[in-house]
Amino acid sequence: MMRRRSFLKSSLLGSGALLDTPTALSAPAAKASPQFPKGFLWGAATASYQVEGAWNADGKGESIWDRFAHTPGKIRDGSTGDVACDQYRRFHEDISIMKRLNLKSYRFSTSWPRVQPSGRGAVNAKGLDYYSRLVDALLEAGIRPFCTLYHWDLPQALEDLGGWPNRDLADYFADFAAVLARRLGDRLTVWAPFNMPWTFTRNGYGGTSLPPGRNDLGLALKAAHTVNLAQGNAFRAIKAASPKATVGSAYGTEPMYPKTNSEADRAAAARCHAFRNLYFLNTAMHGDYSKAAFPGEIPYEAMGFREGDGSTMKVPLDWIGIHYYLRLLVSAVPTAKAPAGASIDPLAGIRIELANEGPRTDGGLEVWPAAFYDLLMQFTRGYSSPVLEITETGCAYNDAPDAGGRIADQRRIAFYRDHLKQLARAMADGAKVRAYHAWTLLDNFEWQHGYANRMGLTYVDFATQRRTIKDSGCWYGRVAATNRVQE
Ligand code: IFM
Repeated sequence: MMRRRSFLKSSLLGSGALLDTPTALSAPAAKASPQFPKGFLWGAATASYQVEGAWNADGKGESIWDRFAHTPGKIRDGSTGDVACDQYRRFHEDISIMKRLNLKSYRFSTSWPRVQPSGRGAVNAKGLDYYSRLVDALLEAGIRPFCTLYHWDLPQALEDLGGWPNRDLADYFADFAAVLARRLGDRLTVWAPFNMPWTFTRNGYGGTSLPPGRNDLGLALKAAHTVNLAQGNAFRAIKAASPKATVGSAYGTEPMYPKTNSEADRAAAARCHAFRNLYFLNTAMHGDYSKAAFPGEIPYEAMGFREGDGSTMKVPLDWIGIHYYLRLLVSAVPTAKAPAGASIDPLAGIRIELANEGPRTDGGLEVWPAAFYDLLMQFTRGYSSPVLEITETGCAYNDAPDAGGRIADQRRIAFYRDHLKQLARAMADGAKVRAYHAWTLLDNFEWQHGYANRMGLTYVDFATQRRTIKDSGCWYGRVAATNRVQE
């Protein structure tokens, strides 16, 4: 039987200051045209399944996303990522777009089944070689390659063994990380083991919107625990193979505001922050789960926690990667039933709602730049000013080419301008941010929404694969060239 854990001293340890209720939120005027420090890295991000295509080329194995998208009814427009942006074959063209946008960092992810078709054992030389050629071409263009090892495309063969709830995957993942780090680690130094681990464990195993859609909260807890072990294992495997590697994270983070000023709602917002934003960070930093994340005792048994797991999870991440897309309003659960527009997370005993005071993107998300500042300051205060990378922010606007072929996506320009001003404000107030990655370089396969949501700085005509840089891409390119937010 597992020994009693020594809990973190304070229930809010590591969570940073609490955020105020939305009514108390004012967005101080952000400085016009702020200047960013010399050497700041302007970048863009993508993910393998969303852009590569070539789903079964050159020995690649099937992923859970191939299986999911090939299942009728799973993707809104009935599409798949079989071809996507065909980046597997067109990466040189995409790197020339990055050069035209003056980008200095490209965050891409590696497809595990392209490198190891069954997720363990035999390596597919052609798949591995693809990433090596991509890295060489990026370096040649003066762009820092940033590798996310896992952005949701698990080899189907591993899902057939139980998927992430099977803790053996923590070891298979370490082997995968070692294969990549041995091959690329002489040239590539920036690694994130996982993208948005909370999202793919919670929604893939505890829900149905993402594959494998197992819809069992117990499996979600187990999956998340395996991922915490895998994160620690990957950190060590990468560092062992590549001494110059820096290993961080790419967490999906959302500022959580108490819905009202009541004690109960404030406590719920703090718990939601610990549960969703810090679940994979506190385990790395402290080698234990935080009691702050749960309404009662930490459910170690349900997770499948074993003696020694704490030291497996504990690794000193070199930097923290943060995504920002939306803010949430959190309240204590008054009844078992969520009102319309809200959802209850029984694992954390909280009720969450999307805030909706601001304008909406075409994807339906509220635009609220000031919360980006709050989030950055929350991490800055909560972790003694760590080095931060903005691993994603972005917006869906479906502007089409006009008669002359130009994509005048003014709303995307306004989105980035306002968010970058808040970023500059946070940096002036002490946030140590060294890079910003726009989501995303190209319109691409937006998961269960298919191609319906266009989030790129570059327009892709999916019938011809023709790329056209949007007005927002040109604008972002000027920001990158001058290090200054353009009006
Ligand atoms: O497209 C996704 C990405 O894969 C993960 N973060 C959010 C993006 C936009 O929805």
